[in-house]
Amino acid sequence: MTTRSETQTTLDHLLTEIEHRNPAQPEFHQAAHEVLETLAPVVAARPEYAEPGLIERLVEPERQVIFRVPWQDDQGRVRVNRGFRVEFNSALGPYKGGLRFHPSVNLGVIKFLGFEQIFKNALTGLGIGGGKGGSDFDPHGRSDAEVMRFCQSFMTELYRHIGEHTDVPAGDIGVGGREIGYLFGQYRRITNRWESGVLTGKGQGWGGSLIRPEATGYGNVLFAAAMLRERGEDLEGQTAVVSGSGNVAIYTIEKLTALGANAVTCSDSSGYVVDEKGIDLDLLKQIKEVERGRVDAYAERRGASARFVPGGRVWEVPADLALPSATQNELDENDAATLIRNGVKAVSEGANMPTTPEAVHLLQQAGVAFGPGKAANAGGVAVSALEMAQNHARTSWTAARVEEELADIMTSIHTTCHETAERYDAPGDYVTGANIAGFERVADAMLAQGVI
Ligand code: NDP
Ligand code: 2IT
Repeated sequence: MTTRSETQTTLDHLLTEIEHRNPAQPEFHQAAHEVLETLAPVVAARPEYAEPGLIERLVEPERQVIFRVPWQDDQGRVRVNRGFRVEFNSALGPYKGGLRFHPSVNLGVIKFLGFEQIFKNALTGLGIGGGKGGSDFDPHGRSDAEVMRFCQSFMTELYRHIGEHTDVPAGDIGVGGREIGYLFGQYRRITNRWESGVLTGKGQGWGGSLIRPEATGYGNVLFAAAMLRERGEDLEGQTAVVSGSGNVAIYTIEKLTALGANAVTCSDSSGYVVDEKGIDLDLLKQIKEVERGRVDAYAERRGASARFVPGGRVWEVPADLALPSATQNELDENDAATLIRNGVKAVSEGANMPTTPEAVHLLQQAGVAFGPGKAANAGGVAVSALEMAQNHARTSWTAARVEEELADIMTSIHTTCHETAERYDAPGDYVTGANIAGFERVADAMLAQGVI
């Protein structure tokens, strides 16, 4: 029988190899470390997982597509962006994961997101594989017509790689209902097929699911509530800091407020807003969803209770709960130390990998409940899978039904992570619980399906 430390040595060698084989992809290295550093207990306990090549296959995407996306701006000038789709693992179902449009997108970023997505999707239990895509296109300041031309050009290549049984993209940073609409329109035009299940996050009335826009934020709040319940507490009366002001942040704030917590911050890349009376969601939605403006406009229009802090980070505002909902590595060691000093009880990741490894370590050492993104933010992709189910059955469910299913799925993910952590001698460690539980499901399917 191999010991845990021998197994960890093997995994460490593999991590070194991953760094050599994938140079200049720091986010992918970080995501691979974060998972492989927690797998030794399960690989040591179950010899079939030590089978040569299993984990090597898991860290190598099944397919990676990189393509040119030429488009014309409103002045008629030709612009060229780069498009990506990384089809990481389809052992459990069609590749599933969002598209990110942001200038920071590169292959390493998409691979980190696709790798995380494999385990997240496995945790939902809904039969979806892992993938991710996007472009270094920056939608900020672009007209609707420019965004439409970009999306049409992007889909003119992407369409040949996707399909309801093959690969099903959705939104992520910079891709919301507007972009999914343009992408779906172009797919339908090129293929001459009404294939609703090829994309999720569609609009109401043409195949979208109720509660999909809300699902990631709502799900994260339900996950945070489940972690608090384990400690004999609930959300009522807790103060929460939330970063970001996009899809995930907005519906995180909405659910926190509905469950009696006071969400006092939001942010974007220009800085943050703190509002001691609690964020006024109607105003925030008007500025962000309708006007596509910046958060300083919120402070200007809200009055005395709110102020805008240019360039600052929300983590300096004292709170019981922190829900990072913007982007990767937005909460570092110093931020974690500040949160701990201010008495934070739980940190739950709405964004993907927002907390640096050093910060995660500090929070866990301090006894803070920590919900990793692949568990805590899985509600979004889970409702995407429910959207696919509705599309397949040519039906649509009520909001109440979708919300009930979302709540059951989040409870089940929390229980799975909690119990798996206990089973592998890491009680209360949701990072270990999520990684091992997700890994077991994918690894079992990969072993059953042979060396492919
Ligand atoms: P949106 O584009 O709707 O919002 C993103 C928000 O984060 C904006 O406020 C944006 O500010 C801010 N932001 C993005 N990049 C940066 C950056 N580099 N520095 C500072 N602020 C930044 O995206 P979503 O809300 O959909 O996604 C947020 C996070 O949640 C991402 O990590 C995403 O991967 C994750 N996620 C999303 C899911 C979904 O269903 N949408 C599901 C699960 C996870 P600005 O406008 O100034 O750039
Ligand atoms: O990170 C994520 O889980 C998402 N952006 C949602 C993916 C999806 O397919 O709904």
